[in-house]
Amino acid sequence: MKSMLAMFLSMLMVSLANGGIGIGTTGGIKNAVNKLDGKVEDNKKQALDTLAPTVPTNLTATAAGSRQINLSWTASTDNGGVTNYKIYRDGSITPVATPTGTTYSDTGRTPSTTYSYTVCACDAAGNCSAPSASASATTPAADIIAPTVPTNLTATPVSYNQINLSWTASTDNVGVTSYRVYRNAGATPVATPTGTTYNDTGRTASTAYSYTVSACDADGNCSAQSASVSTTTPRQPGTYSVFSDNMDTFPTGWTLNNVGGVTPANQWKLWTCGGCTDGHTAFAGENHTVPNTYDRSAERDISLAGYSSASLSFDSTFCLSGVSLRVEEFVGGAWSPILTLANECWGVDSWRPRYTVAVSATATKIRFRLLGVATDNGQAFVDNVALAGTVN
Ligand SMILES: [Ca+2]
Ligand SMILES: [Ca+2]
Ligand SMILES: [Ca+2]
Repeated sequence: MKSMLAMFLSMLMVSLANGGIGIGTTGGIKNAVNKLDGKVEDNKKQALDTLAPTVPTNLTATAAGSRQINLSWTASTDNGGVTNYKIYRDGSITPVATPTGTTYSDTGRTPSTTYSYTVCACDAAGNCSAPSASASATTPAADIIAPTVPTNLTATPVSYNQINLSWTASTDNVGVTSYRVYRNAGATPVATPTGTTYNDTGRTASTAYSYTVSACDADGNCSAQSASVSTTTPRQPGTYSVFSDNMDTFPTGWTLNNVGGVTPANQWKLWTCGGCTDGHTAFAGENHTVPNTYDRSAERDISLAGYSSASLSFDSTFCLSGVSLRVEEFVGGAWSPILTLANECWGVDSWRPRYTVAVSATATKIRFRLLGVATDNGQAFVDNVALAGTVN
């Protein structure tokens, strides 16, 4: 009550200084008293909790390098709940920290020094337990020796937007505490994992990345960066064009193989038919004597690296009795057919339905091949050849 009276007098003095007591001031005094009543009520509520939390137990102190000591303890209990702890170092009057959890890292210590700690638990009403039993630890001498350089760094794309790294652990005179992962020769590490792996997520598809890793100890000594490794993320899942050729400038990109000894000018040529909207590519020449043994092909190198499957599509028509048109792929050092079309004389202006045939993702070449003994003087055509690769 003495405190209330003092506050009341103080407010009255302020009121007088501002122009004397008036009707309005009476209302102000009433409000002030109401507020004081409320504060008293709050104090009464808090005063109801007079029970302090239990004393924290199992306090341990462990040096983590020459300048840090880690503390942990068993949680206290309280009738209303523990709100925080108070950490005391070497008998300090004021706490050095008031963590809410049951661990604390006391950094900035001095090497080769012993520190002792106690911890007490407090509740919302300000009741604090007695201090725990003390625990002490001695920081080791300053470490000036850096860990060894990490070795065997590997970078493996596991999806179009993630690269997983791993390396062989470094050693240190005291202990390796973390690694620093650098991407694309950046000045700042992108991660500081404690283990010997790191999954670099959020990367961009079809993009090259390089990495280095260094090892650090608790005193901040870090090794030189490891040898750099590079890798490229795959494409996003989907189907992509590997090449698409309207054959109008045939044989650009293709290698022609002719067996059978026909007149070169008539072996392969660009054939533009009257009434066609697109130039046909002639695979077989005219004006040869019959019967004529055919084994001729148009092949090209392909690269399906990064694709899980591929398909080749093309238009064709031919009228060449006794000869078949084969599509072949080169896998594992050998050619093998993936489609064989028998002669069907659809006519120069009558195209077959477009063909689509699967190509092995390990194929390094494809070719169109005419094989057989021609018994007439016709032609064969292939046009609009497209190879598509699919990424799963
Ligand atoms: Ca309490
Ligand atoms: Ca060291
Ligand atoms: Ca064409």
